[in-house]
Amino acid sequence: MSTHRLISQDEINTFNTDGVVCLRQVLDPKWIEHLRVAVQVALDHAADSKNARDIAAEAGKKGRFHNEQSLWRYREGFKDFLLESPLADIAKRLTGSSRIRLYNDHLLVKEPGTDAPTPWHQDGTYFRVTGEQILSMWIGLDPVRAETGAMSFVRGSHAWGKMFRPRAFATGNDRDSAAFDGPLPDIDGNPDTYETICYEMEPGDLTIHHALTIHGAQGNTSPEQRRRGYSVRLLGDDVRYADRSWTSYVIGNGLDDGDPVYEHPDFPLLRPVLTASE
Ligand SMILES: O=C(O)CCC(=O)C(=O)O
Repeated sequence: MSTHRLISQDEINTFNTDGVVCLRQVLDPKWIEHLRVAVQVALDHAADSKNARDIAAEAGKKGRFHNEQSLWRYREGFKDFLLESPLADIAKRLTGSSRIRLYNDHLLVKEPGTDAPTPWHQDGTYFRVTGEQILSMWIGLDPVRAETGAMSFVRGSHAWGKMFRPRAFATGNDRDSAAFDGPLPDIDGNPDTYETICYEMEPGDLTIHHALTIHGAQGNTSPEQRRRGYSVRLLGDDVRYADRSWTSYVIGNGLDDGDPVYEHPDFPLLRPVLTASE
């Protein structure tokens, strides 16, 4: 059983207002080491997985931007981490949800000298679920700086009530559908209108963002510093299945639009762990 520090009310308020919060030093070094080992195996065996992609190669850019989803299903080490680490407990405290389920996990590694950015996007537009209690937790396994690909978030964008067209990471092209509120606004071209927050991080820190918070990242221009990121998507009590044909990530087979996701094996319940205060 693992413990972690208590998440403060200030941190919860920041998440609710900004749509993102950086929790400093909530993950024990043993978990960082555990993930580094699991991640290296995934990187070394990328050729074995149909889920693994190199976005830099696909985009014709320099470097390597390894992208792989659903590792918990088939790669050693990830499921243990999701079940035993404090992530579900932290998500409960942030959302007030009584139970937390997994949507998926996602490895995003930008090796030194990778010029592929992560385009601005909202995670929720790629998901086959809807609800207020959908979170992404991003764990850096290296010191992360703006120039190595630290994520930036548009402050408060989760509360706009908008779902903009999702963008393909490799091509930067939008997927169109009448379901969306048009294209994403021009964030970079309007710095006075859109306030962005970029968290530089140390191993042990994690950022948590709401599924509708707009975010993105630069490439990794460092000649030697890796940027290994592991992102976990979690669901709370209010989440329902959304039958969205435009999403390429298929999950929840057999569920109908609006169904709760509780009983479906694609959305496993994450065990609770103890907080330092309990
Ligand atoms: O790691 C990145 O560059 C992007 C990650 C991301 O968009 C996410 O975790 O939601």
